[in-house]
Amino acid sequence: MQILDSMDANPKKLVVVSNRLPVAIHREGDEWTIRSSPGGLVTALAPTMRSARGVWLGWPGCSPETPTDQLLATLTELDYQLQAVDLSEDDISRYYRGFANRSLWPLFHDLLGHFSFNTDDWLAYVRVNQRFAQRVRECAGHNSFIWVHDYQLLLVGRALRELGVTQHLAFFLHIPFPSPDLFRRLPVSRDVLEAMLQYDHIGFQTAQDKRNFIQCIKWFSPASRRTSFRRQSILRHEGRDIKLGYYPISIDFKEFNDLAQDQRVADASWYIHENFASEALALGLDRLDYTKGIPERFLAFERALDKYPELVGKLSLIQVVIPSRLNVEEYQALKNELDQLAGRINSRFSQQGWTPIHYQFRELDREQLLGHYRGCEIALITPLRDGMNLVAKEYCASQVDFRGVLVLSEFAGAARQLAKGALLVNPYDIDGTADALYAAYIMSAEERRRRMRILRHEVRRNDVRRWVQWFLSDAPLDKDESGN
Ligand code: GDG
Repeated sequence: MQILDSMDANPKKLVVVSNRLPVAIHREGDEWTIRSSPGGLVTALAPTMRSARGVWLGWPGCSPETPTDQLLATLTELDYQLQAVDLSEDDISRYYRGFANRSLWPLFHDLLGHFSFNTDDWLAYVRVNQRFAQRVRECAGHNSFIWVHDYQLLLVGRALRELGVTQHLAFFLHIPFPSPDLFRRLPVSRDVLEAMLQYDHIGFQTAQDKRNFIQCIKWFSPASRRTSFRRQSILRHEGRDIKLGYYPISIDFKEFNDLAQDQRVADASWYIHENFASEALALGLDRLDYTKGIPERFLAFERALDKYPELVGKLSLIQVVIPSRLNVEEYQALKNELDQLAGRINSRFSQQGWTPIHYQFRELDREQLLGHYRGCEIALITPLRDGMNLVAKEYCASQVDFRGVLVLSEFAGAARQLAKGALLVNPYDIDGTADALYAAYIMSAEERRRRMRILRHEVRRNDVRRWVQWFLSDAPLDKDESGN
């Protein structure tokens, strides 16, 4: 029996585990406030969480002194439980900022120049993964479906096995998985692979990520056997079967499509054009991160203005950068680089009444976000490497006027699904990206509409609900309660 069927007949409890809980906790004076922070994953999982008496475990994003449990208990509107895993400042510094973000994040994004390894950070990562596993064991009964998310928690499966948990364990990796050449640079690479093989079902974003993982397993464990059928492979490792699949994550198409037609979003979109006084607007929108290729994008935009002077005074770039990891030196350095680049390019090309780059370092609210998606004629989404990139899909779902052109990096996971409608670029190719930007600018209304129709069809068809169903219905045959 598959997991979804079994949830209908005899609901299993769904236990979702991620580094962060989907909540935001703030303190003003003596007053604490908590609100749920809805994201794609929350929206996608909510119906299943409700019907499956779900529990979501993660770090609430605040210090252990915060009265987290009381605050979480006040979030009654959710219909499922949130459970906090408390982490100290030292844990966050070593496990999260250290091993997860200085070792795994750059390595998995093929950016070895940013990679470093520190044994104490690794040991903290092991300890924190064990702490997550301990909390999972406390919250999950025998009849639970445990679904762990992302690169911060690669070892939770093994830690659960060490605690005697025998039931089905699933894992989804939101970021890319590297080739063996890269992965082997990690001094603890064997340990990480061995731990990952304790999950029963591992999901990746793309076929390439899954292939890379299989190549790593061939290197690590040549004796393991594998059979493949369509999108899935079964790996036979030390007497156990592990299911590997790829499941490109997506967004709630309907939510973006509906909200984009709201009058407030239409007004915001109109206002952006009024405010930025340019015939056409290109949009970049990213978390501050060196994987997102923002400096390269600025340089490509500058090259386009040099190569195609008719763009000067006509096409502006709105770049929204969401503050992130600013207490890490490297991210601060990236911010300084962006400040300088935007300043230099603006001083070269600005004219009275027209500015080439509108660079905003802040988070937008939902209406503003959709106003930007709906109002900008071009989305310039050029990560050096990205697991999927939801911004690309959100842009298409919000293009209710079919006027926009998506210029997308071929190294974003989304490129495979969106290749037919987008203009794909290599973000390291500054000239090529400048040419694509120009091609987008001069593209006829008819061609824009044709491409956007393809893109929206793809995002609508493969939305995030389908992603959840897909993953859960691929769960291996149920083990019985004793895990056999
Ligand atoms: C990781 C992987 C993978 C952005 N700016 C604002 C805002 N956002 C929201 C977007 C989007 C999300 O943030 C960003 O998602 P991405 O997918 O682009 O990137 P990561 O944060 O790096 O996510 C990635 C993803 O996991 C899912 O598996 O696709 O590859 O790196 O949803 O809408 N939201 C608001 N204001 C903003 O200014 N409200």
